[in-house]
Amino acid sequence: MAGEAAYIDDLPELAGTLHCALGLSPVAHGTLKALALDALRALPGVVDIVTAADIPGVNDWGSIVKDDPILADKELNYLGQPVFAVIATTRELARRVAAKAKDTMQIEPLPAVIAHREAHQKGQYVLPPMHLQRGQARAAIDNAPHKLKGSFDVGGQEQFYLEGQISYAVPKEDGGMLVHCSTQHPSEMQHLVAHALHVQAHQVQVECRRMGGGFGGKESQSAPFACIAAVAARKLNRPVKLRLDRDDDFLITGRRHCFWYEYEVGYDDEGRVLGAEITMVSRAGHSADLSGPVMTRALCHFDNAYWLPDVSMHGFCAKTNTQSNTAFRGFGGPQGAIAIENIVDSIARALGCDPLDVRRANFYGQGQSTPYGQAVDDNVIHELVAELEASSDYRARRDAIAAFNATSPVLKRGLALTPVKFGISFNVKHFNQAGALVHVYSDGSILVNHGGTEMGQGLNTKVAQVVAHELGVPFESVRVTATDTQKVANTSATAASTGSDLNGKAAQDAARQIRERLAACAASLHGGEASQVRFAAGQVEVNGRSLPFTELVTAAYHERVQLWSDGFYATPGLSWNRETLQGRPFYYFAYGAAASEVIVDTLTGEWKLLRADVLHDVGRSLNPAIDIGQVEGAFIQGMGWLTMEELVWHPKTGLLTTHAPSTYKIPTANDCPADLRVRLYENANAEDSIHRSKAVGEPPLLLPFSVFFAIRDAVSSLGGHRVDPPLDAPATGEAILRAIGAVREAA
Ligand code: MTE
Ligand code: LUZ
Ligand code: MOS
Repeated sequence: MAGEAAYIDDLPELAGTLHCALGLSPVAHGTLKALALDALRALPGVVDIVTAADIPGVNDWGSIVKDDPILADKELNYLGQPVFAVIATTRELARRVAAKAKDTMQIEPLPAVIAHREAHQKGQYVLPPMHLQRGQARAAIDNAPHKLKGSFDVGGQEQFYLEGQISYAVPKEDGGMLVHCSTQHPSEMQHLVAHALHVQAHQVQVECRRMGGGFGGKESQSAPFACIAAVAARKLNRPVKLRLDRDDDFLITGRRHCFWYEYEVGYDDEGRVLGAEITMVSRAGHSADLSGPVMTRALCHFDNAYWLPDVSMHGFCAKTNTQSNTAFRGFGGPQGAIAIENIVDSIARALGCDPLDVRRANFYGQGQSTPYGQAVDDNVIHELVAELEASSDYRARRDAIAAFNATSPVLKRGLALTPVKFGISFNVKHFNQAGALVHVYSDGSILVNHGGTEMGQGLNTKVAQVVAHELGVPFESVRVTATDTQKVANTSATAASTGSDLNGKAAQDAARQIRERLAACAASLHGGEASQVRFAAGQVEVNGRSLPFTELVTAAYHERVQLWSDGFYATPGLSWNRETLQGRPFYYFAYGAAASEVIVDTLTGEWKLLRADVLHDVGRSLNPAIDIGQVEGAFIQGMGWLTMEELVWHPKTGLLTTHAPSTYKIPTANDCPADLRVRLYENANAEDSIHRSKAVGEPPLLLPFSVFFAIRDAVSSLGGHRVDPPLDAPATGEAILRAIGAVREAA
């Protein structure tokens, strides 16, 4: 990191720029009876205060369901909900005034529901329940030789992008508006800002050079800030910047959904699951946001890598008076898959088997399909896990750990190897499209624009590589510019790990068209067949001679050949029925596995990851350095989710008490194991993806399931591996100590 990349807050501010801070609801639920802002308007530095009444168009930023007011009007639905925007000459002054929000509001309190379990008991949801079924689960469970019934809880997770939410709105001529927005979804921001301003989409330009991380948190939830900044900029006809400080970011925006599960399964003597019933209840928060697609992905990942012949799943998105939960790396996939992993882990303990053997007994075989009806025909989990089992020395270490635990009274070791299968594509079919624009300038340099956004995942590097490869020029000849709704229209969010799959293909399409025109021009100038012209290493081979790419480009310009092109891509073969939850929602699956070894201090509940071995399938890697970085980052981020990041809302007031780094603990460099061995699995995508690569952004977030189950394994050693440790996620020190107590008592 050279520190050279500029983010939105680094842009030179235009003269007259004003700053915005938000006044937030102090209650989780209530009716706003009166709002008295005159005293605040009179404070030094205050230029204006913007409320819902100032929005010229629609007061809503909901991405699917229209239930997300930009500024609350009458109903206050969570503690932290934006009610008004203070516009002041400096950010500091704006913040100081906004902090007085509580004194301005006359509120009639209403009963608040904070916990998803309570909302479920009351039948309170943001969306209708979803059901995904195959076969006769009830009968299969009843007829099975063994049964297991239980419940499980998994916590949410804050995205903790290093660059917080920010938008900088600049009024333009003829009622136009430019918004610099830190967002994964510029096109959606464009449309929502246009609706809020009551103008057409062509009046609004949204630009995003890069984000300092998004992790799903800027897929939909960058919207209220883009809309508020734009509404204020329009009202005052001045540039307005809205940059949240970290506490407000925590209090206003949503995060990964916490899930609560109740399940019952039937299984045979080998631990094969014969029938499974599961109810998943997510904490959606006060509005729908992306909770529907997140629950869909959770239901479509309950199988993980396992064949579940008869299964019945029910998903409920509980409506609570809390922030509206949203996308976060994995998008419900991790929450779906960890439920079956927890079940399989318990089955192994009940049978006295090694959990790896039970996992393997359940792997998908030939010709089998998922509960939602998609054939699993690119399955490599058997070979991949066999390779990792050998390279991680799993069996020998299992024995060594047993020997260690037998003689170590306080410190206990644990080991787990867990598989991943993750579906790639948006589970909303029409999002699986992308566009790109490639310009070849007459000096041979190349400028690329595509619909994806850069958030540190290396997308622009991969797309530039694709274009350089297609035109046979050095990587340095290609430059990728900021994502801009005026360049490529109607783009999808950079999400669902599909950034390089979609935009790489679209850019390849554009570059290929230019290459074909150049080849035709070369053949007409130098003879030979256009189809025989080769582009490589900055040279063009035509009719037995070689000339520099730049020379051909200059000649083609003089011949009046079009040297720029658009490109388009739509993922083939997808189908999805949203009512029955059946079809082929995914183009292909990405696979992986990890083996983790931990040591737990049974007196304090503290633990340490000693070693992790990862083998992950990225198909034919576009860029191994980026891909390994993604795998490592996702591994540590997922480990944080499952072991240390704990969100606590006050059960009565609904205040998120863990709203700053002082109280919310994310992993640091110190939590990275000294021995972390990440390897990419040799495999070409069976589908015709960009250079036969596979998406890498989200799937590896599921690899640290192995850390959670290694902790569970260590705790279970206290009961001779006969007692199932009652351990929910996050497995914090306190949770581990409670599980230790429970195992000791039962043993
Ligand atoms: N990596 C970094 N450094 N920063 C991020 O914000 N987001 C993740 C993943 N990796 C993220 C990241 C998420 S949630 C997704 S969906 C993908 O990147 C999106 O980018 P891609 O589709 O280009 O892989
Ligand atoms: N589906 C999905 C989605 O699988 N991943 C996503 O990120 C997403 N975002 C919006 C709507 N559907
Ligand atoms: Mo990623 S959660 O799909 O932005």
